[in-house]
Amino acid sequence: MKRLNAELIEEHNQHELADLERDYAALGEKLSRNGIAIEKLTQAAAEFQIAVPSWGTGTGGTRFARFPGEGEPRNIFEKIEDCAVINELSGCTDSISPHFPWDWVSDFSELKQASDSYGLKWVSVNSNTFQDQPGQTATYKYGSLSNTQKASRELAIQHNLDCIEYGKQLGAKSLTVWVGDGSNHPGQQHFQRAFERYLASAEEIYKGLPDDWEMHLEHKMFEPAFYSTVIQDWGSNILAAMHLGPKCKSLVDLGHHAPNTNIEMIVSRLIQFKKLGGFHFNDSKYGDDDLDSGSLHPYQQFLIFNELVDADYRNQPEFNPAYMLDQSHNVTDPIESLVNSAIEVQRSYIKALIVDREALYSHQDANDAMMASCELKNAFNLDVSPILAMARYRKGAAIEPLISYRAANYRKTTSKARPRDPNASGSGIV
Ligand code: AFD
Ligand code: MN
Ligand code: MN
Repeated sequence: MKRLNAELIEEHNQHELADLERDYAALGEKLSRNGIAIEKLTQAAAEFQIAVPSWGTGTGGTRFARFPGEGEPRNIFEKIEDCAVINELSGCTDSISPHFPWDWVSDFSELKQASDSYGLKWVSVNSNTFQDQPGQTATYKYGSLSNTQKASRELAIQHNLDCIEYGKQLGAKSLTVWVGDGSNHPGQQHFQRAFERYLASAEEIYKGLPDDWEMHLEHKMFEPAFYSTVIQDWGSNILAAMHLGPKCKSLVDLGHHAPNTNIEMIVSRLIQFKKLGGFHFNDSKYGDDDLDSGSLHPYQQFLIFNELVDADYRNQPEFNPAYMLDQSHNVTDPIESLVNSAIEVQRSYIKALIVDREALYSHQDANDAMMASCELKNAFNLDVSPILAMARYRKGAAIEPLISYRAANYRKTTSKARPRDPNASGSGIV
């Protein structure tokens, strides 16, 4: 089943096709001069998939305000509909990452049916112990898995175990845990004791993982706790992952580092020690600002993919990271941002594939800094748009996603079926 009018996309594609074919042929010729077959890259682009976070489909906001968009989804079923649109346009987002309890439903088979009808899969399940739910018996005000109070810790453990159960019903294979635990005042929290409590709680969750599941830990240096967080960086993250066992890995959210951190190097270290679980892609200027992927630091995103493609090239063991977006769209239509962002991540991947690895290694071994950096820059500077567009065209997605989307008038049409609901779940917090 399709959400957008497939004929409309096809009509637009036919209009764009002749230009695309010319651009594609020209790029193919250029690449072949360097011994690269364009079809291989197009194949790789067609296979590339990145998950959409269910919560990213709602208009985001800040702690100051949220300005709701027209026709935004009010529940998980409508979020699935928007995820279908994103995939129909981009051709590279065939899965959804859910967030509980925001996306909780009493009948998971109904949810599964809805996603199946659009050909969408469910991937990593996100737990939420950073806010209290109505009627909750113990509070997360002072943390969840690391709370000094046993009742709060137990609640948080149980919630994560419940999330695994929900995920099993949806066919997911991993649990992503990010906690807001930390402190706002020096002295408020004993660093070591808090980490010990966190680990003891996480052990209980780990025990509940099915054999074929992974647990992914997400670090973040600040917010909602502003002085310290329990899993503040990749150091604490990998320590926890190593402590818990082989099924526990680290998840890198690009926005969760101090400005100027060398994230690609963190990625390399995690790969080396078989601890790279996955990514939350977004871009960041100051902190966890959840800007659109590649909108500000496309070279950094490319350098991250340079590490990922390198790991693949060198057949690194246990290397199978999960790709997800995690963004907040405060001033754009979330569908447009998510389509664009997915394609920007795919773009970084394809560019990284163009790097001549053997040439790079020999420049590195010869300590030729200039040629090594040119090897990367040359790949980055190449415009691979025709490859991405051709991959989309061949699977019936849109050559020009934003033009087709706007022509479809989706928000206007949808807003009639989705009158604003003040009790709508889970939009705005990321
Ligand atoms: C918050 C956190 C983190 C997490 C997301 C969903 O900063 O990025 O992945 O919420 O739980 O944004
Ligand atoms: Mn995240
Ligand atoms: Mn975040």
